[in-house]
Amino acid sequence: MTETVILRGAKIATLASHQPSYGMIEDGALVLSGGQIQWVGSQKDLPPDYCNHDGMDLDGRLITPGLIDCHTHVVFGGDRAQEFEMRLHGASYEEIARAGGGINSTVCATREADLALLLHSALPRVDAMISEGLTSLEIKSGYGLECKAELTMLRVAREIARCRPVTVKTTYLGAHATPPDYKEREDAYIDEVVIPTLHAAHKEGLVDAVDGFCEGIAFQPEQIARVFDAATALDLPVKLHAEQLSNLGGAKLAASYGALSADHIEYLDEDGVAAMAKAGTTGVILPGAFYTLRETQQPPIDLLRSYKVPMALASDCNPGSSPLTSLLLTMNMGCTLFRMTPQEALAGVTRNAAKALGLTDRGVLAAGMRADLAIWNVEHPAELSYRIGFNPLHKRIFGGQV
Ligand code: DI6
Ligand code: FE
Repeated sequence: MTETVILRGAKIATLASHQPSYGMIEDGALVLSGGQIQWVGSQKDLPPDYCNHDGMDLDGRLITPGLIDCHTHVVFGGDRAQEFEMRLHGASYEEIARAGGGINSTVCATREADLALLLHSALPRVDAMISEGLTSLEIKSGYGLECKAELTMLRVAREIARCRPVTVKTTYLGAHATPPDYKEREDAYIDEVVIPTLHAAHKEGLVDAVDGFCEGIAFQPEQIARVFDAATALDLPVKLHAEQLSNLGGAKLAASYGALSADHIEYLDEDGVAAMAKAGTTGVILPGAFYTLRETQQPPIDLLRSYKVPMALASDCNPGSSPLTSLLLTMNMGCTLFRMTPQEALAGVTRNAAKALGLTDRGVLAAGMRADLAIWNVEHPAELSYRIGFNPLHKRIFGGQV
């Protein structure tokens, strides 16, 4: 027997598709049972069956879908505060990467750590996200760059879902950077490490999707294509770090594989946007990396809008380019840096983030959806994007559990 919980007296931003204004229901009620939303609507329309149930009166608070971070690298060893300092003394992100720092310095620290240590260092970051109403997140590998450490990272990601009330979707990112032992032998790295490790990780049930970094400092489109071919043969969906620092046509390549998402996309052109629209690929906007790297090239928000490419927003939480564990701040940055609207920002961390992860049972508040909710001490959903450094979360409900 699962208990039925009625939430009354709430404003509800359902984010249900094709409804303007957040799909808002003023004076709404929501019925949860069996871990699912049974009913949502205006309080006056609450079916008589539910009227006698005890409920929680929310006193006009706002309910939104639980927040979803669809692009994170929260599992890693060490930190890169020193590189932050170097950048402030004039070195660029690319210079540091080419000099063996950057992603590779995190690779050394990650290889040295064991599962327990990686878990111990990742949990506070995940807890910070949960404290702001997060209920699902994606976690990538990509700091092991050898079979053993990549598998460990993915096992840590699975372990996080056992230690905390949160859904984790794992992404294998073996093609993130070339490790020092394969310097200038990218093709050999792909054939000898990336693809065999994908098979090993898949066999252990550790992979929900496959990602790569398509960039001058990382991998060329034809190398990424080989990884995507291997993923497709295993029936795994793909996504791509594309057009972050330059335009190599990564988003178009990803779209040709029916990718879930193309992420970063500051340098994306109209051709790429059109390909994404056609393939139903979500654009994942990562303002934390743009901000941290002091980028000036803006993602083509207007083009994405006009081609109706769904836009998600994510933290890109990682030790180098986005040491960010706040989706609320991410929303604020999406609005202030890129002129996204507060409604786009909220859809970006709920409905469209779910789409970017291929999750069809969450991200909007409707009957039959998973009961993942965030309840906020705010009057209007725009406040979630508007305030900076303030956490108005009242309660979080994960799979119907408060
Ligand atoms: N793009 C990014 O922003 C992160 N990875 C990637 O492919 C950066 C990762 C890092 O600097 O550690
Ligand atoms: Fe990333």
